[in-house]
Amino acid sequence: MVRDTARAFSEKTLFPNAARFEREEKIPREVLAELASLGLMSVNIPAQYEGAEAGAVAYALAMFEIARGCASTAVTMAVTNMVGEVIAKFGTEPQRERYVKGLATGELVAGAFALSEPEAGSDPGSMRTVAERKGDRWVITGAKQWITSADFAGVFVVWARTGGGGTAGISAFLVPAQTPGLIVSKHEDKMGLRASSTCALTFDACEVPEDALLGELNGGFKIAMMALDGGRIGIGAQATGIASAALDEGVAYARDRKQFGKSIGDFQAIQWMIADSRTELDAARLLVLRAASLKQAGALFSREAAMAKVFATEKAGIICDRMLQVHGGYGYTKDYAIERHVRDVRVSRIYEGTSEIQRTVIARNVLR
Ligand code: COS
Repeated sequence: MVRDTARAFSEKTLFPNAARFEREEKIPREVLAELASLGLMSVNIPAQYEGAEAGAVAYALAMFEIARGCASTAVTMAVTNMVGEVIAKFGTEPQRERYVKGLATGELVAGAFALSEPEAGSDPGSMRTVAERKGDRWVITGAKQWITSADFAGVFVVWARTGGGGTAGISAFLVPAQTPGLIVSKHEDKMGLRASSTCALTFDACEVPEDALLGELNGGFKIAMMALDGGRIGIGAQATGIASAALDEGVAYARDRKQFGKSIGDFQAIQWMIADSRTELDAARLLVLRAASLKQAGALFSREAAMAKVFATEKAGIICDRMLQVHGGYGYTKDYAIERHVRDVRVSRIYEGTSEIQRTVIARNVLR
């Protein structure tokens, strides 16, 4: 039911408008509001906090459908679900009431996840943003980088150093938008996902109350890692959705386009590209769904999420590239959506942990 809801919304509202959203560099607010009202901003959030409470598998299926229609909308949805889930899991009752409900209902348009810094990307344990105690308040100072939805998010999960060096001295905080000292700075001019906003943040003595702390003091690194494990399922699903749209377009083009007196789909060169793509797409989808079902069952799933993410995103990149090749010169123009898919899918091998970091997670897990 969740998949069908997401598919219907994606086909009606996203697919016909994704090129326009990209040109306007904005996802209309009413689209994000509708996502929330359909339960798609809170797929795996308990009903007690206005969530859809449909589980991690339904989330992956929904993400797959939304990404088929518009990859930028999908990443906005992915980060908002991840932020809602991390607050639902680690937050206090008042934090859940305010933020988890706010994100689920759409009262807060989106959530933002502020972990990376200009000089701490793959190695968040080296972050320099600090939170210092001042009476009963925390004062956050530093900079964050690559923050999805930062210019309209209602709440930010912000990681900052509260103890010594390394991963053991980091805490997470919930910072509402408009908090003085939280400054949204550079808006990135990206290669793809151009309807999704990505900004840098500056924290200039940004003060939050004591109860802004999320989870245990100095326990923030593990919270980030656990959130990213789930986030990687979302990005694996997103990449699979983009590749699925690309494959549909490649197949349609191969049927229509005639050369040497027949459809190019009648040539084995094109057939093999389609056959390999269809096979890899299914394998990617199954890896993503397996990781999601382990998560849903409450089992360990870090390794499976990393395997799903690296496989799905790398194969999705290859599938999109092959389908552009099927389109020939037309695929290199904006007259066909395939060129957007090639640009949109590229970052999936980078964000929420690069392919190289996924391999690190998998290898450490296997060797342990
Ligand atoms: N779940 C729970 N705890 C985890 C965990 C996970 N998935 N991964 C690590 N931890 C814990 C470890 O168990 C360890 O705890 P102890 O100190 O109690 O033993 C602690 O966190 C530190 O772990 P580790 O020593 O493995 O940290 P590293 O600095 O070596 O980093 C990687 C590990 C590389 C996996 C991590 O830094 C990472 O994921 N980097 C990529 C970050 C990323 O995805 N950025 C994208 C941001 S969103 S766009």
